Amino acid sequence: MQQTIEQIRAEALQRLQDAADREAVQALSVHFLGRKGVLTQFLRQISTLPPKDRPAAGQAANRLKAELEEAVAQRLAALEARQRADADRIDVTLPGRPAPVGHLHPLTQVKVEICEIFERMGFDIAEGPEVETDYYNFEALNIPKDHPARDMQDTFYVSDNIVLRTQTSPTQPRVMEKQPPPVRIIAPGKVYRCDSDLTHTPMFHQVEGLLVDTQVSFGDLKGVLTEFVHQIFGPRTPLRFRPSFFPFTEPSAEVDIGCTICGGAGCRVCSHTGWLEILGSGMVHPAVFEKVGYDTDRYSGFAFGMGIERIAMLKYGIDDLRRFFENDLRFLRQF
Ligand code: 2NL
Repeated sequence: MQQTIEQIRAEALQRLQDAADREAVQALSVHFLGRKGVLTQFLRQISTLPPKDRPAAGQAANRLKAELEEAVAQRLAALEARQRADADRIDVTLPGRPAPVGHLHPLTQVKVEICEIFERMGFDIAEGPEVETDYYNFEALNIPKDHPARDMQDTFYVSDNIVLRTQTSPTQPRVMEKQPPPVRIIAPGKVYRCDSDLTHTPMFHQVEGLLVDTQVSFGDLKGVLTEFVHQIFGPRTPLRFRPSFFPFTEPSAEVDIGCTICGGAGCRVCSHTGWLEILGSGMVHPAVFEKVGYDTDRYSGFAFGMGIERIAMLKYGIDDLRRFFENDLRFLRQF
């Protein structure tokens, strides 16, 4: 008798322990404790025992019943706890949420692209101060005292002889004063002019270039700038050199490219000329070399300057300068 109880107990506890889910535990509960279960049948057999053995057998059976009920409850609780833990477990195989990353501003991208084209041709990057002396911004570049660019209307004056630079050119005499030729530099940066309307912002960006050596000719200027235009606007872009004037170059030329909008047929953007002006250039004026102490009999050079905003607008077909400065992400994300 005692042995049968023990067998039921061992078997029931083992199978409960092995039960993998709620349904299996409930099935075992019915099997051992149900109305037609193993334990019920055992209790029924007690009446067939000799009367002296019946109380002990009954007590043992009832203790086992209570023990198994407790074991069923515990197993159910354990399974439920494991299920909760499974649900909370972190799935390390899920792809992560990507961190939002930005990118360079389109003007910076164009600046970098321009600089890289010239760096591949052997130019070094040179940078100078944005708050500049009157001397480097005007005097050293052969811009005379009565030149309209010096007007209070056009230039931000910090004090009598300190200005916000109106072009990146002043970087170049600063470099030339410090080093003898050969010089091959590109000067990118912010410049400031007292101007604000549809097509002008008080701060904008320029890239300037300067090359000085023995025997530098206008042919070198044409070769370098033609290569530049073909790299930035595409190898089949038509271009022309048109006579112009700057106080710091002689002769001077502006470079036009075939209109990127109409392909040369004439449209509003190119004022029906078929051409778009993209940069100014020329052979460095001897007066500029004299100011930095370069021997004008031995050295010659060419220089050029361009507005980054203008290049970016033509490259990407942007018709409003102000887009670059509004910080509208819907615009900026397109680049
Ligand atoms: C333009 C035209 C130009 C230069 C910049 C330069 C610098 C030195 C000597 C001579 Cl140190 N020239 N720079 C020359 C020609 C044109 O800029 O349209 N810029 C936006």
